[in-house]
Amino acid sequence: MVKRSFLKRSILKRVGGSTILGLFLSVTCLIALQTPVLAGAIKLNYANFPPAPTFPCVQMERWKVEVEKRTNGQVQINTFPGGTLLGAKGMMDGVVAGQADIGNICMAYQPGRFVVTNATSLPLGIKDAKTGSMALLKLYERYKPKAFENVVVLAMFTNAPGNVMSKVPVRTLEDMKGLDLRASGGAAQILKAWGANPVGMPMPATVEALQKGTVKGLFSSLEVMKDSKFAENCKFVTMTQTVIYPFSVIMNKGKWNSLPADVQKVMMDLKQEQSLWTGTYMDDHIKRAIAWSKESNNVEFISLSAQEKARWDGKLDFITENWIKGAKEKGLPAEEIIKDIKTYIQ
Ligand code: 3IO
Repeated sequence: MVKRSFLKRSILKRVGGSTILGLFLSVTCLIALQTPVLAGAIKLNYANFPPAPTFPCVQMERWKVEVEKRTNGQVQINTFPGGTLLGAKGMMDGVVAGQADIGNICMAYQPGRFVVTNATSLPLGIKDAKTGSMALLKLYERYKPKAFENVVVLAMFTNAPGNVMSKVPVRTLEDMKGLDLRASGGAAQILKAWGANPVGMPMPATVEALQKGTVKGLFSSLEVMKDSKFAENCKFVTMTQTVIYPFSVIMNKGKWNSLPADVQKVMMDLKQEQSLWTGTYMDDHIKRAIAWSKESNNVEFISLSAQEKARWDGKLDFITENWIKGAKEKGLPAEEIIKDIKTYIQ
């Protein structure tokens, strides 16, 4: 050491020490500032159940980019779309068990497990995904449901209100009679009330069910017409604009507790922003999917007359009443939850 610094000093003396030392120090500082000190030191796996082009995966990639940027590369997120790490139904338990650090769940796939947050999928008149996403997040923050006690919530969002996408035209309530349509959770109850035959399965299974003819269509938000190419099978859309599906991005609690406070702060600061971003993306993307379905597949969009729509809506009144009864039996402040959602979506 002594020998080295002596050598350095003697070299510096010879070629104008102060200039070179200054240059050396500023270059070192610049490198230190631009290169993350712990590049990718923390690696997190993020599981998602549907294929990469779908909105839950688009928001996942956006979150990954933002977290990696805002933590200055300290955190590296590895994303697993298409059920490659965890599937739709095993997502919640898989994240709790640590099979993935982060996961995206669709709460409709386990209706009995997420009673409070699934109240957003009651026919209460959520008009778009932005409104739905903000209401869902507020509801979660207000009630902190027990279902989430073993995880940390990183974002919550909903899709846009559902419509009927089908191989046969549905113009009146009578056309719904006995029609095999795919839906899950709250949306399945709506289909039943309209007289259709709801077939329950997660979204990814719907691709094959439509191709094989197991179902004649589905009830969900219209972006899947484009993202999952359902427009190739479903040439008709009936505009019902009824009920959303709630989603949540969750993290394993032990993994969360192991993260440095500054990383936790980046993620918490992103929670509302990411939820809003996703709702807004969804609403914008619906417009692109409708235009694309018309142009590329000549899909007919059927709107119901005010009179016909009133008939459809009239069939749904008992659904919220039933939910209130069930939620009360579980000891939940059911009426207050409904009142809150109605306030949030105004
Ligand atoms: C959905 C789920 C995965 C990918 C795209 C999606 N668009 C709307 C949903 C909602 C849903 O889970 C469903 O089953 O209709």
